[in-house]
Amino acid sequence: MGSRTAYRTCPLCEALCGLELTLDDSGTITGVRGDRDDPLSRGFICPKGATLGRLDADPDRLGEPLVRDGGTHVPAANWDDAFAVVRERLHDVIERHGRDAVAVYLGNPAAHSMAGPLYGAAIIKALGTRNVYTASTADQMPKHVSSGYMFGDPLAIPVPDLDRTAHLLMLGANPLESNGSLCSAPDFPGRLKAIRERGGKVVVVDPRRTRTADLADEHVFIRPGTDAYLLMALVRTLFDEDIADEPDHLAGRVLGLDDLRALAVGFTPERVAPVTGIPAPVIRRMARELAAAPSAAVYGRIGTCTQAYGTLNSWLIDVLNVLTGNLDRPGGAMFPRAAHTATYRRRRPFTTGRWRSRVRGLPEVNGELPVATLADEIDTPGEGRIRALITIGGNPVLSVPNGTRLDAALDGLEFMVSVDPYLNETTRHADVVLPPPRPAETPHYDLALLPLAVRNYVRYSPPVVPPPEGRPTEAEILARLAVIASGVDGDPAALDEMIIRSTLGKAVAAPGSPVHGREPDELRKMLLNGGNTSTTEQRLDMMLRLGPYGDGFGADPSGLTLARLRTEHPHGLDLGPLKPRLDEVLCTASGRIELCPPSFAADADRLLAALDSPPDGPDRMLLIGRRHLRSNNSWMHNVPELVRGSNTCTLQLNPSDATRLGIAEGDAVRVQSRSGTLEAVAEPTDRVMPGVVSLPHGWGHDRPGTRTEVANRHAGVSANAVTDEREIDPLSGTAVLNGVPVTLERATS
Ligand SMILES: Nc1nc2c(c(=O)[nH]1)N[C@H]1C(S)=C(S)[C@@H](COP(=O)(O)OP(=O)(O)OC[C@H]3O[C@@H](n4cnc5c(=O)[nH]c(N)nc54)[C@H](O)[C@@H]3O)O[C@H]1N2
Ligand SMILES: Nc1nc2c(c(=O)[nH]1)N[C@H]1C(S)=C(S)[C@@H](COP(=O)(O)OP(=O)(O)OC[C@H]3O[C@@H](n4cnc5c(=O)[nH]c(N)nc54)[C@H](O)[C@@H]3O)O[C@H]1N2
Ligand code: SF4
Ligand SMILES: [Mo]
Repeated sequence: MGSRTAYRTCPLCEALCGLELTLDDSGTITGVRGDRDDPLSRGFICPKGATLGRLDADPDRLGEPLVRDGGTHVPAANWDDAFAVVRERLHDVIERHGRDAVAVYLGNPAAHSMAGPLYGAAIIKALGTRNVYTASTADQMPKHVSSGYMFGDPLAIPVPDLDRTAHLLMLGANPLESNGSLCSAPDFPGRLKAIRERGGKVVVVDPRRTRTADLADEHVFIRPGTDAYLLMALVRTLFDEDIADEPDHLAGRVLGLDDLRALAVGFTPERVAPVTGIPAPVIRRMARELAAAPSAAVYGRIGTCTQAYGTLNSWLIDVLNVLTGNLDRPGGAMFPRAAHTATYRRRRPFTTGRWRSRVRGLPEVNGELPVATLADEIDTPGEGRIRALITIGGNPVLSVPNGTRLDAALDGLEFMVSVDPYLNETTRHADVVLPPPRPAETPHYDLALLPLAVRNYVRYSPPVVPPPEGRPTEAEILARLAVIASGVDGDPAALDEMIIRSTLGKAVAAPGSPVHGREPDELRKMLLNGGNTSTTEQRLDMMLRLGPYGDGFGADPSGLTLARLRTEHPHGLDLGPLKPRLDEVLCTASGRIELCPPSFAADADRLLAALDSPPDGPDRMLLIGRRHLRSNNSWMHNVPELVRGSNTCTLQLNPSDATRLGIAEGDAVRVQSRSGTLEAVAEPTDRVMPGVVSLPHGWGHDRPGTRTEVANRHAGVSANAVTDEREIDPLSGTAVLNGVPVTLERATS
């Protein structure tokens, strides 16, 4: 049998690794290796990428749309029939209850796919609903709010310049397992080692001694949920010792320095030491080393975002980058320049709270409401209640706080449709499941992640195998949902046409755009050339050509087009190291970096007040999460190779706590919180600090009505049975998933 080789980007995590696939005549992936010719990943691959073939060929992956028939799901007669059911039921709900009665939930893979970013917004717009939820409020929303208020643009997220920095201070991130997040860097471990090899220093702040901490020069244990105190004390030390000042390259571009100085006064290292568990001299030394390093970057991730002060943490991290002179300079924290993001567009300054959630009155952030209140909005009776739900690439039953409540709430919906390849804990509630084709049959371009890469870089991966005849691509599924949601029956391709026309219309009118003053019709025709096979590809071509490296529709004949990327750079194109570009990025109303936004300052008062209120009870332990290299949130536990060995759902606790509570290795332990209970198997280890327990999320695959055979056999328990939907970071609406108060006892069997 013959075989062939094909190249593509791995779609599974944020690391953007290039893959070399071997396929047999039938289009089955028979081998996966790292693509050594990819200029960014240079052959790096992790165990998940290496098993992409197994995921691609998973027998449980749905091959056809399903509709619910009583208690079970059966194949729809065909795709048209499945869409007809969606149209009828969705319109029925909208007619009887209005547009806000339909909610949308976009999960993590919806940000990794090409289809999600290109069509998700169209679905939301067509529905005209305010009930928009995404995994962002269980993840990085604090960083968007921080960047929104500091720089004016919630998408302007500075990333650590890993390959040039001399000092990396990392809080609440474990890239040796996660491969990095809000910082796309294939071979993150190698890049960290290189910092040390060139004489730099890596410091990790984490309540758990992770594999990343093992690799660092220094690991500092911190009590969960207290990073904001540490960060404030670092800020205060910089001011006290006069080692912070407005750096030269930011002279005249920073507002709020005095307000910030005043705010930090209350947070001395001595005062925060007992709360954080970090001795004052260590905090002072950390500040001095940060300030003295020739270049430094402070970087925080999940552990700093999904906690009660998520936005303050995200903000203070960039405050430290500014105060030490490291924002927007090589070796510091820099803004990548993505190939598809036009730089001439005028953006309106960021704001939050343009509307509020019905039940809890929580403010809108970035056009969304917090996932922590999704169940409230479904199960609380009254005008404006959610009656229908569209989920796209998400498994909120396992991923949102108090998933148990959401699981029950979904039963009360009048209609639910899910775009998802699996029948899992969430989609089992759906009336219609619309599965996208296999990864090998799906094109890939990282719209959401390329703007976060540690080098400017771009790569497009066309499908390696065409989808079966008659099977819609994910882009077509989503475009069709958008058309249905709009209420007019039309051709899904007309949606792309409308978006292309509107974008070109704005581009020709915008001074500073490469096509200013030109004829939209002429530009439209150019998108038909170059071998673009779909209107989706035409949209990407348009974005690249209008982007900062683009050909400007012929204005710069050597510039980028999709055709050029596809044919001349099948392994991706390196666009060079990150360059200072604050001017392009800043769009606050003041035109400066807002170092001390008023709403953040107000929340710092909450932080200060909590310093004096002691935590409740001696039995209280704090639960944190954990990621494993061979896992990915809730949905890769169906690949046999990935659920073997150490990738297990155990409850880690410090041996001193285990002894105190009479818990031995392998014991079943009952974990109780304000919102729920679970039982997990104990794994005493001194890797977690005393008073802390750690359980990974995304498990709990033992519910009826799912079709994931391997995962069912390795069920585990859902950590989100005990996380509390009432606890959020008020500025971003982000769920508190780390530092959850729990009590433990050995379960008597
Ligand atoms: N293998 C694998 N890779 C993944 C994923 C996966 O599930 N598995 N998920 C992907 C996704 S969606 C994301 S968002 C990224 C996340 O990427 P990371 O943020 O790097 O992921 P985690 O491993 O969860 O690291 C969070 C760390 O924060 C620590 N922590 C917990 N509470 C606190 C605290 O209060 N303070 C501090 N300082 N630290 C704390 C935890 O102990 C943990 O080590 O990973 C992505 N990559
Ligand atoms: N306790 C706790 N909870 C957490 C976290 C934590 O650290 N601790 N982490 C949070 C974070 S960072 C995140 S991002 C969320 C993730 O939360 P979600 O996005 O809700 O959950 P995932 O597990 O990523 O679910 C992915 C879903 O997408 C489907 N899918 C896979 N590929 C595709 C595709 O190509 N197209 C479509 N349409 N669907 C696809 C899968 O079958 C699965 O149903 O979880 C959050 N929840
Ligand atoms: S690190 Fe992420 S992108 Fe790279 S191979 Fe693994 S899963 Fe894929
Ligand atoms: Mo995430």
